[in-house]
Amino acid sequence: MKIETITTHPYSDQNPGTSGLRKKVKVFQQPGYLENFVQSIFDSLEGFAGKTLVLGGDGRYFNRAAIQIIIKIAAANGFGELIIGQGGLLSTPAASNIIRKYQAFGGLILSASHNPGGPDEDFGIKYNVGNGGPAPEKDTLAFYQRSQSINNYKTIIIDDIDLDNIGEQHIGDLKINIIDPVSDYAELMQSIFDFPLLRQSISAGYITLLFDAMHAITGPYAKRILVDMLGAPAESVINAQPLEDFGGHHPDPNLAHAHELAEIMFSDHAPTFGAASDGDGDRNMITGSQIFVTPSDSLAIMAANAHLIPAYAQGLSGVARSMPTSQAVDRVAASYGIPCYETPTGWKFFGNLLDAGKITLCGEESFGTGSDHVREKDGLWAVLFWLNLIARRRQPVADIVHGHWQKFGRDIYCRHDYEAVETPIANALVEHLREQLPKLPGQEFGEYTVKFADEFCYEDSVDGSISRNQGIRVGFTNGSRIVFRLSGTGTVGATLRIYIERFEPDASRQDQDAQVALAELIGLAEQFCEVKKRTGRDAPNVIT
Ligand code: VG1
Ligand code: CO
Repeated sequence: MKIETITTHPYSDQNPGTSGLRKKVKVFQQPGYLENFVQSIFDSLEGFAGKTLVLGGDGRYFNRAAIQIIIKIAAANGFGELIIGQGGLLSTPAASNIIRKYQAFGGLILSASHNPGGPDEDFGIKYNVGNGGPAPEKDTLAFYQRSQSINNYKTIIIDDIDLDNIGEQHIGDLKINIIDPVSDYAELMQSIFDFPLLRQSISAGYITLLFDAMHAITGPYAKRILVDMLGAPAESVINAQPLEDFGGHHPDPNLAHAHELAEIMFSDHAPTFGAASDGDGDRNMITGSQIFVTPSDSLAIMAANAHLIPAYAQGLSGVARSMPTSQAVDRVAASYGIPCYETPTGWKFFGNLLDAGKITLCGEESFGTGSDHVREKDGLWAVLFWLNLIARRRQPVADIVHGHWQKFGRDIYCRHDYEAVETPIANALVEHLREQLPKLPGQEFGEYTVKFADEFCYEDSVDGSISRNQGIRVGFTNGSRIVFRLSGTGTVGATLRIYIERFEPDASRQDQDAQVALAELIGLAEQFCEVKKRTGRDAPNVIT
């Protein structure tokens, strides 16, 4: 194996965001761009000689080409084995599982998640560490710093590797193992949930379901698990064929983008359960006939019912949510007497808590839920969790949700996204918010009195690391909150996210439309941040 050292020059924009480095495909296709970033990762890591690296992606445009490039760089840098999903495919949670199961040194996952794919759309890459979870901030910072001084990368000159046939290949001392991307994951799901009960509930027609794979990675996983293993009819999985451009859509599981599913679930021929997942299979949207379950509520309901699932029958050690996620799960934790942690946005912050056994379940408002079974959020796991829950409780989704609200109260919640705002406008807006923080506490706005106004700073209770500037929070004395933060996953300009919530304990007032119930807080959010005034827009791009 002859190693070549190729001279390169740094790119200034290789700072990973919330979940790896995400850019337009055209940016990644610049000479040396992907190569630099991968070499920067390897330069920042120690002790991987002869060890295993897991490699796979969500199948979007440039996935295959990127995998061929990475194989050669990994070979030249001295890895001993590469485990690659057949066709270059691995969902994010499946990759996390494979890293853990085969005790790999780490893994590279190629995805821009819910962002669109295609030659003019988005691509992404992130590194996961040996626990199967996203690299912590100290590592991503090291990758970025290295990328700023890099002047060469190592590679080997070989023909492209056959990614489509399962089995082992060897290049010099390097073993390349092409594996079935689904079977390890399916086995893991079978060890968590009550598959015989699910099979029975589906065959008896008690559960009817529809899963929208959005032409992304979960198609093959859903077909194997829901159809082949659990006996759901083949037409239960729609848009099951992974496509490089996701059929021209955003593979983003929310009511706006999964509209095909949404229309059916709110029609008079809706199945009992409907769900969708995103580009890389880590997000989930949960719906039932005539009802959409917000991700924050879904997390709380899962926590409240976890004892019904075989793997969690012993109870939960604790739970965690990202800061902007609603406080619904906090109420469940308080009532069960278990700890509830509040972390910054991004799955990497749950890793230490999961590894230390402090939490069993965790989630984010952005359609992400997961548990200690892997170190990523997991879309199909959430789907199976809900199916298992329905099968055990023998209640429709709407009844489960309403029953939960009656018991714990409802945290009425919504998120408004203003996408592709010009960066200087977004930065000035954040600065304007910051300036108001010291004088907001104590001020009254109609029925709302500000209790606290700050910028979220997180101290990791396991390793003591501190993450600053994780979003601006305005909390009110009645428990309502408005949170503002800039996205760390976008590829064009800046995206402002505004998260709004209000607690409604009165069961007779819980069945309101969120936009109506939150109207006054939505107005206050504009008063504080002036996004409409400063951008000239009259509405958010997406409301979830
Ligand atoms: C978004 C979500 C965040 C999630 C992240 C990665 O980040 O808000 O909760 O962890 O995407 O999810 P941001 O910085 O754009 O708000 V995924 O499925 O895109 O890997
Ligand atoms: Co994703």
